[in-house]
Amino acid sequence: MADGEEKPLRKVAEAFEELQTIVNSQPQELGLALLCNACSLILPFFVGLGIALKFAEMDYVSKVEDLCEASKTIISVQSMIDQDIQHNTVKKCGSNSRNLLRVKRALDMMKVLFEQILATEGNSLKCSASTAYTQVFAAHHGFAIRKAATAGMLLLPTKSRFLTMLNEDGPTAELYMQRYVIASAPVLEYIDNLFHSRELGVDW
Ligand code: 1PW
Repeated sequence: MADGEEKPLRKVAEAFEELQTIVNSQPQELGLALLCNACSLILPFFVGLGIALKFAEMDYVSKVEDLCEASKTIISVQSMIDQDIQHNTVKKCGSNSRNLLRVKRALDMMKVLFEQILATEGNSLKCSASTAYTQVFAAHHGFAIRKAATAGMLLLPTKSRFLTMLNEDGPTAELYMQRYVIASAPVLEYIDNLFHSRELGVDW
């Protein structure tokens, strides 16, 4: 097992609980830098999932990096979307709003993945990850990416290997996953509502 100091699962659970507190205290706006920081904490999970999702990791990293860069000049998620509306760039490839929607899907996929892991016996991640991908991403991807993702699922590590990579070897892993599942739900809904309230939709 790797050096046991870093606990990525705990960090992510705590970061999303902080975000949850903010979105529950509307009309306080959600800080873009805070959201980006929480999104960056997901990265070790891609590493834990191994080479299987390397292409997904690269796409996710570049989108989060772009959002982090934007957060140097844009305070809140709201104003970021509104800037794109003003410039008529919401759906443009590489726009902040578009990147946010993709990153949100990755957060959503992780939520479903954890829900599936918590509900499934055994040591395989394949079914859990496939269900999560199908539920969240598949409808938004073309044939080639769907095929690559399906192939990637077959190369996933075992659940115990994944948890070892995250420095987890006991029941705390399940606790942190549960905490992320609970805390991320209102955060994902909040982001969806930002799009819906501006009549942008989220299915693109
Ligand atoms: C660690 C747990 C979270 C796992 C998330 C796994 C995500 C799996 C699917 C990602 C697919 C990446 C391949 C790239 C696809 C891009 O075409 C697409 N990006 C996404 C995230 O859907 C659209 O990007 P675009 O055109 O807006 O730049």
